[in-house]
Amino acid sequence: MHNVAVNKTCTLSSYFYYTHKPRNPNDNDEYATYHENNTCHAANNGNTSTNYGKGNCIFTHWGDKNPNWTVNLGQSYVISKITVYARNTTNEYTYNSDHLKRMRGVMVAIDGGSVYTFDSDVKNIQPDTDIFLSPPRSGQEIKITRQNQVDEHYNYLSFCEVQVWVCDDEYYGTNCTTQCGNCKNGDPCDKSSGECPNGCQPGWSPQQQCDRPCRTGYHGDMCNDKCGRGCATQPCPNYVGCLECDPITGDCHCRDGWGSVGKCNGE
Ligand SMILES: [Ca+2]
Repeated sequence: MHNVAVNKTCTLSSYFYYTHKPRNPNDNDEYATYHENNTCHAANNGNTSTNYGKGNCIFTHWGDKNPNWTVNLGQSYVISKITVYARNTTNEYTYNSDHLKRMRGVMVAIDGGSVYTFDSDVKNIQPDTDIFLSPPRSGQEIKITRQNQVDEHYNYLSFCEVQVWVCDDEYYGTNCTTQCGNCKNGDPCDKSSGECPNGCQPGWSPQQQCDRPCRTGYHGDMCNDKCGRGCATQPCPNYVGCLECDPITGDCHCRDGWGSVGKCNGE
């Protein structure tokens, strides 16, 4: 599977900033650097470090009562999994040192449809969270919000990376581990259902996901062709599953009087 979110168009509802007089007039304003580094792309720059670092994580402003981050994938994809990397570090400025708390109640949606809400108990939140979509779901925009005021003093949205996983061609399903069947013209199958868009290669049953050869006695496109009348039913060691004829070519071993090999249909 591959991540289709990196560097795609994103938005962030607000940017953290903090203004104060430096204790020492010669000091740089440490907090101001947060603002400079804090673009929406921090959460899809491909860096999955959970350390805030320079421009690596998003951070909304405390006055933002409806904090949200979005990424537009540029086209609709069949999404198998979304991975969210939280902030998981402490630093000298944060007296509430547990950054994972900022994931409490965070909601993840695809094209407006909610697919996951982080638990309200931080003990149930991991630094990286895999959101498996079963079945995989089509969508173009991922939106992450935090609206339920789990902690009114820390209603920031602050996380470090969002990955949106799509199966490679030839695979489908929630984990992208199931291989496509034998689709016509080598087409990739539907990444959610596994169905072939234009049917199966000749010799493969249009039932299921083109992963089964024609039933006994049939061959060819859509398995519509009957094996020759002269085909021997046994033995057929060269043919898959000991079918009466080759599901693709229709060739078979002939019974006595029907030639040797070929279609064995008297031609
Ligand atoms: Ca990042």
